[in-house]
Amino acid sequence: MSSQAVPNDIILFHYAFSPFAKRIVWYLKLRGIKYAECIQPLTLPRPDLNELGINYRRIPLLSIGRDVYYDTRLILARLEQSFPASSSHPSLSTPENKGLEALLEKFTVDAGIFSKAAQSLPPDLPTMKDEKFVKDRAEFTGTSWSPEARAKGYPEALAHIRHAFDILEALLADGRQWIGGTEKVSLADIHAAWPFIWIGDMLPKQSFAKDQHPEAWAWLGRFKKTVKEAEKSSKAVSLDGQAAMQHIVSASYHDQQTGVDNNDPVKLKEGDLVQLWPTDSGFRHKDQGKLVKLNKDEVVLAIQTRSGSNEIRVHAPRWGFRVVKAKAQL
Ligand SMILES: N[C@@H](CCC(=O)N[C@@H](CS)C(=O)NCC(=O)O)C(=O)O
Repeated sequence: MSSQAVPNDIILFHYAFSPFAKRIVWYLKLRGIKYAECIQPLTLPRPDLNELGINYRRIPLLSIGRDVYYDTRLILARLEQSFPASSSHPSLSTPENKGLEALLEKFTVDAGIFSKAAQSLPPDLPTMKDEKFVKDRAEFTGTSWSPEARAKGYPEALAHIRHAFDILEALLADGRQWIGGTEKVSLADIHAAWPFIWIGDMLPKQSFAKDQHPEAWAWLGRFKKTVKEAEKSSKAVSLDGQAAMQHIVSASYHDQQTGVDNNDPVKLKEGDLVQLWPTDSGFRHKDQGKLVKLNKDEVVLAIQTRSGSNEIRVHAPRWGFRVVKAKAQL
């Protein structure tokens, strides 16, 4: 079911300051895929998600119909699959750049760039003095966000990010405009740029002189201008939590495929009651439900909404998530 109120049956749950959510916002806008959004608070609790029966705490999440996708890596993969290139939704990806895209995504999401970027936020940033925020994020990462701990990790984080700038500079050294050597901005640029766009203006000027990484800064400037333009192009339909919930529970499943790969090393069976959670951050928030699909790319659970009157499906990637047989019924 798709309606005027929910274009393409898509609802993005996010908040404006989430650099991960920007990956999805830019992707949707650059490809001209219209969507609705349900804005979430910066810290827990998130009652809209609780009502849906979702314990996963990370932002963003994206629903398509009655299916809710966790994690930007899976969200982008699903959107790539559901919206093949067309004149209304031109592709952002080229077959010859798939490998580079995957490596750049690993580089920024999995290989420490995001966490070091978070640690390189200025320790005196007003948000870092907000007790509620600091406590919330300590629970999220399982590490201390005290001013002392942040000050201690700051120089190391800056050294890490400076090295990442060296890598970007090397990738752009031949004068290419976009990181994959494409004529226009591509998915490879989204994968490479988002953490640097997030922290770029907050990095200390003395350690990040523009003339030390001229190509990298020029590329970031081009990227920022391009996505700012795209962001202006169309406004997402805004939904409150109730409207989002109503839409999801009355929609059909977007993904009709079910089935568990019996050769998968986790040795689970379709219909098993399982628990699912991310292993790198937000790991204290586990979902429980019936396993409906498991393959090398994703794991899908049928879960009950909080009132118990509806079932929805949640999808997570296979990497950075753990799925195990649940010990007991909820
Ligand atoms: N690997 C996840 C990471 C998402 C993530 O860490 N998001 C941050 C916001 S940018 C978050 O959830 N922070 C804690 C929170 O908002 O509860 C993804 O790709 O979606």
